[in-house]
Amino acid sequence: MTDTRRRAAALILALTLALACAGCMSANVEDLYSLPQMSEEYVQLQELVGQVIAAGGSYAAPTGGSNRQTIQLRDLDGDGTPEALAFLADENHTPMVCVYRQDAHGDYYHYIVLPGDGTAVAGVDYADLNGDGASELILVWQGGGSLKMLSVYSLGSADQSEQECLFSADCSEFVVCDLDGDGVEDLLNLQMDAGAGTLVMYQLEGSQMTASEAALSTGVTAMRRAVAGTLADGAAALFVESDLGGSGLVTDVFTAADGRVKNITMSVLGRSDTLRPDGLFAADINGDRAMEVPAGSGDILTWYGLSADGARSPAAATYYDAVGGWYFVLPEPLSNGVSTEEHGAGGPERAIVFTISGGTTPQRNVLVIYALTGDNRLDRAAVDGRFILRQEDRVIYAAQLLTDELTEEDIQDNFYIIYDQWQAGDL
Ligand SMILES: [Ca+2]
Ligand SMILES: [Ca+2]
Ligand SMILES: [Ca+2]
Repeated sequence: MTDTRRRAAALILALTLALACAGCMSANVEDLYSLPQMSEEYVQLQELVGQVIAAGGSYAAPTGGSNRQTIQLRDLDGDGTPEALAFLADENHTPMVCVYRQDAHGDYYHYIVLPGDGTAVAGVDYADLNGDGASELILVWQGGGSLKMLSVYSLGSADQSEQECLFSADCSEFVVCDLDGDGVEDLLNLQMDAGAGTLVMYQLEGSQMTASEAALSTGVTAMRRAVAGTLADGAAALFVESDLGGSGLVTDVFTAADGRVKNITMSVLGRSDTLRPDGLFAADINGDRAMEVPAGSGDILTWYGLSADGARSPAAATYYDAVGGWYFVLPEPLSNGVSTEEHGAGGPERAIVFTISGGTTPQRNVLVIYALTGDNRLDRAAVDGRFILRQEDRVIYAAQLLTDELTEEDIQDNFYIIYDQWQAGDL
């Protein structure tokens, strides 16, 4: 480790310990000064921030996103030494970000203030949007009500003493990912306004920002999730999932090429043809590393793989049991013409019977999946013909085959509990 890096690491550690909460510094200054191995830089940075506080300022940590520390250390000019960003508010409670740089001796000095707008910093992120090796600073200022403003700053080289705000735009949520696959991060700004949603992609070349936009489905009322993923043909995509009025969820899938962003799920009707009941989000349902999007009504949904030209093909079908908290990827014999019936709802032995109809063969029951609860559930899971799929704290999931069209392995391999990570990308 170089000396600079070692000092930076020590400083980051000290700050992490000391600044876990916004009010720590003002409330417990003496405690802080008694921390072991307090680095010189930290004390000196603390003094600089203290001057702002003494002049009527206050600490104002970001209120959203994943970077919420009051003081954050990031290398914003690509020279290997982190700058320090202090999230503060002035005497009128207007948020501001004070940036401190280190000189050749490792001493911090006040560099610039990014004057804020609104009531708080709602989110902060760092990404190299032009591929020059230095991170740009992405700030979301919280305005009145739900109004938010996205601003991007490039702090440039050390001899440049002025802040450079590259642009500002209304924003509901934003995602940073390399959507066009050129190796440089793209900034995706999701705007929701009076029942109309828009995705704006910003790309930065040098300090020149270009924008391209595409609409979300007509009629979306609230965005629920936005995650980057891969399409069936390997292209990068952004999956934006929204409420469509009260009628369910839809997914808008966006790709980019040649500086243009495109909604590949937009139909001639002006919306994505992926409507399904609430609770189900795009996922890699079949384990091929590409994302699939569910669509359909009722319990049995089809999951479609997509390619960048918008073509979609069914990749899997699932029975989704929202009440029981599990889903079952239907193996081949069940993937067409299957229906289900629930028995014993609310009781200790809830059963879902899978029936195949259609074709030349008569309708027949092929499979039962049980959720066994209450006393002696283990005994009931061991009843002749049943086998255990999963044991949870208070429930045992078991199954029974009624014909020889499926194997026990078919059922074991395709049964899943719905865990919380389904919601991981929630907005
Ligand atoms: Ca950059
Ligand atoms: Ca890119
Ligand atoms: Ca997949």
